[in-house]
This record gives sequence, structure tokens and C-alpha cells, in this order.
Amino acid sequence: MDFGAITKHSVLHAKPSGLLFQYGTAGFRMKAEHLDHIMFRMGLLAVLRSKQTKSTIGVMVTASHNPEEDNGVKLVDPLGEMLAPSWEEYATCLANAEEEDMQRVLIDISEKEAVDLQQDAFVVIGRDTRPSSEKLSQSVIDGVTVLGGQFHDYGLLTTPQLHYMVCCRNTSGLYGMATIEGYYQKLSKAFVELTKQASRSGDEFRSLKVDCANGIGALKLKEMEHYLSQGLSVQLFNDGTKGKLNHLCGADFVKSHQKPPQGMEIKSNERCCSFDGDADRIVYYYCDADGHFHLIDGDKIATLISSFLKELLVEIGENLNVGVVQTAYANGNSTRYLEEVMKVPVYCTKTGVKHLHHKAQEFDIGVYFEANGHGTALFSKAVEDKVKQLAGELEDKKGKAAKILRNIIDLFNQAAGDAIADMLVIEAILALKSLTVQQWDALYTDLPNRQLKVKVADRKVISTTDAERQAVTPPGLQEAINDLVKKYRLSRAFVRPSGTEDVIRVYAEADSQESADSLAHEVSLAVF
Ligand code: 16G
Ligand code: ZN
Repeated sequence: MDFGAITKHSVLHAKPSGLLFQYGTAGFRMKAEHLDHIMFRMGLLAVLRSKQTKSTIGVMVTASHNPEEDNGVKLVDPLGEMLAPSWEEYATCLANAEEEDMQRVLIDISEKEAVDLQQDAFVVIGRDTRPSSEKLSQSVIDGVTVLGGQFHDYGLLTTPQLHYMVCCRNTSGLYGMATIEGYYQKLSKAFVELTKQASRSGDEFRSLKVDCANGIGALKLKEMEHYLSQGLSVQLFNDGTKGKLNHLCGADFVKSHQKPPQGMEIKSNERCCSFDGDADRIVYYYCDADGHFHLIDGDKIATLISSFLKELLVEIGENLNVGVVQTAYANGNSTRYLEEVMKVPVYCTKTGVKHLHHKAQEFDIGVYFEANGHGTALFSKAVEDKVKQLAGELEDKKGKAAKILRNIIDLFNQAAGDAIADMLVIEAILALKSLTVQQWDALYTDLPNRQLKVKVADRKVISTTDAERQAVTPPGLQEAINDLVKKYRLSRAFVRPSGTEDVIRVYAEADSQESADSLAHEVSLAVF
């Protein structure tokens, strides 16, 4: 390592004093003006990780659904997954190191991880549409080059597109071509083949209104539109030409306020969806004839997808192990429906995509979604190979089902939850099953629920177990929650410290909205 060069560049990316940084559930995320030194240092770290894994590593500059003034950065590991936890700690350490300690920290990491410093390094970079993103990604590049790493800057990408690129580059093109055209071609080919099989017709089936949160999703969907031919006609709203990123729109706004985004006109029963700011989350919704808003969240998306996959397997005559992975936020009725009606095993993990992703890898087919709309489906290598073989061999109904499954596998982005890919999967399933958005919504009825956040002096006083469903500390809190829950019907509640904000989150559900509201309120009082 050329420490002289590192120091020379590092002073150009000085660390603001008095701030503590942590690589959290979604990487580093904060006001953009505090992030320059972190970007530079993540460039350095990406080079070390690339040398150690002998693979291409990704760096994504985005703050997802946060306000436009914020920004953030995440590293992407070789197969397109989130950075390994031990490296998250190195990231935190490096971000907080004083100038004079940088050298020691870099050497420490290299020694602990037996990084061969002579090894070549390659880093790919993507960024969202925030005004601060371009300059910050230049700081990443500065960090990469000063350590002698090579790089490719993809420029504007959705987060899942960058995950896809990393995965393609490390699997010798087997997953797809590591270009934006490669991404569009892979997805659109699968989508067009699927929708060719669909019997339903008519404009109302083909048209979909998409709220793009004034973010990168709009740009990328516009680029992709002509690849989709007649299969789908999307009408984009909040496409970034007027409004502010994530302001009163996008998947996070729609899910947390349970109302339509601004800037979108919705006629009754029209099928609509919202992406978040970096297009890795999606929720659907519609307004009924009485003007009532109906949200179709990640839980219902997981239900639609897993029931469709199960039906295909029955048609094909294959008995594979399908599992659904959720978090504590999953609506109780979704879990009940999956387990009792669909007879699918359901597992619960801690919040944060990496936990769900990891669990979903245990199954032949693992479908994972957070209620907030972040998720995808994973297929084991053996399943992929088997389905390809069956699609070539089987005929008639079985053959048709195997071909559909093969295309559905291609349509999912298995590297990361992807709003564009998930949207196409959902649209294909609805078309193939001739389902309206109302019929989909009617699979089960969500239990009324409420989420609150509570500001406390130190959120770390709360620790949890059982996938965040039980509080361990402070003593007595879980007992208090249990007593409150007993007062209501069909009720459930939990508290957990947020991984992205300095708050405690409270979730409650019960048989009526009044009960859910009051349970959430009572639990939030018990937190103090
Ligand atoms: C991050 C996570 C998201 C999770 C959220 C919870 C990723 C890519 N994103 O945004 O999955 O739902 O954090 O935030 O893992 P919280 O800890 O503040 O509730
Ligand atoms: Zn996001």
C-alpha cells in the first residue's frame, strides 16, 4: 500500500470532527454534507474486499427513501449480496478513524483478513439521482484508485441493478450480461414470453400506473419501456421532472401513511404501484368505487408469488421445498393465510434484507418479503437446472408450466429485491391467472395495525430476541407488553430499536383500528 498517496488524498476528504458513524442495516446514511470522507474510505475498503475475495465488489451511492438532502453508501459482496457482517465492522472502524490512524486500520484489516495486497482489485460503482450523488461517487473512485484498484462507473443505476451487475461479473456471465442492456434484455425476454402465454386481454389488464418517488426508477423504467413491447403499458408519475425525491410519494410514504402518493390521479379500481427512491421496494394499491384506499404490501406480494409458484410445481408434478420468510412486521393474517390455507412454512427473521435473504437461501425456493415491499424469490442452483431440463423435455400442460417457471426464475432479480423485476413478476402472474388487483387483495384481509416511533435517550436500552418479537431488556418491559396485548382480540405487539434512526419502533395489530391504535399507544408508554 502506498501510504504516502493515501494520506495525500485522505486530507482532501477530511473527516468532520465530533460525529460518530455506523455501518447500519442499510450501510452509512446521513446528511450528504457529512459523507465525503466515508465515500473515499469505502472506496479504499472496497479495494481490500475485492483483493480478499478475488472478485468484483460493488459500491452503491444512495439513501433510498430518505429525504433528498441525505445520502448514503453500501458495499455489495461478490454474489450481489449485502456486505458480510465482519466487514461491516471494518467499515465502521475505518469511517471513524482519525487521519493519523488510517494507516493502522487499513493494515489491521488486511492482516486480519489475510488480504493479498498484490492481488488485482475491481470495483463497480452506481448512484441514484440525488444532487449530491455524483460528487460523492467521485470520492469513492478517488479511494479506489489511490489503492491501485480498477473500477467501472455505471453512473445512474437503481440499487438492485448494481447488485445484478456485481453478480453477473462474478459468475462469468452465467447470471446475465453485466450491462444495462443485458439487464433489460434478460428481464424483458422473460416477461414477453410469459405474457404471450396469458389469455387475458384488454387495456385495463395491460395498464399500470407507477409512482417513481421522483427517483432513479423513473429513468430506468423509461429506458426499459420499449423492450416490453405490448405486454405492459406503464404510465409514470413522480418521474423526477417536477417534484422532490421521496417527498409525499414513493413506496415508503404510501406504506407508512397508508394513502396514495401526491401527484398521481387514481380512478376507481385502477392498478397502481409505488417504487422507493432507489427502486428496491415496491407496493401496490388501488381505490375502490367508494374511494377507499387499499394497500397491497410486501406480505400480499409474497402470498401472490408463493401461491403461484406452488401451483406451477403441482402442475409440473415436482415436490420442492418452498418457504416464505417474513419479519415481525408481517401482518398476522398474512402469516395465518400462508400457513393455514396455503400450507407453506413461514419463517421470521430480524428486520433487514440480509437476514431474510440468508434464511431464504435454505430452501429449494425461498420467497422473502418485508411488509414494506422489499423482497424477491431465490431458487437453488439444483432447482434452476432441473426446471431448465424439464422445460425442454416435458410437453403439454406440464411442459407449459415448466416453461413458465423457467421464465419466472429469469424474471426475478435474485441478487436483491428489485422494484422493476418484482413489478414485472407481479404483472405476469396477474396476467397469467387473469386476476384483477381486487381479487388479489381479497386473498385475505389485513389485520388493522399501527406503527409508532418513540424518541428515547438511548435506544440501545432495548434489546430483543426471537427475531425481534420479544424484548429482553429493560427488565419487565416484555411482561408489560404481554399484559397490554391480553386486553385486545387478535392482538400482537413488539418494540425494537431502529437500525437506521435514533428511535424505538412500536408495532401493534388487533381486531379493529381503534384497538391497534390504542395498543400501540399503550406499548409506547411502557417503553419509558
Ligand atoms: C433498511 C433495510 C430495510 C429495513 C429497514 C428497517 C436493507 C437494504 N434495508 O432500510 O430492509 O426494513 O432498514 O429500518 O436492508 P429500521 O431499522 O429503521 O426500522
Ligand atoms: Zn430502497
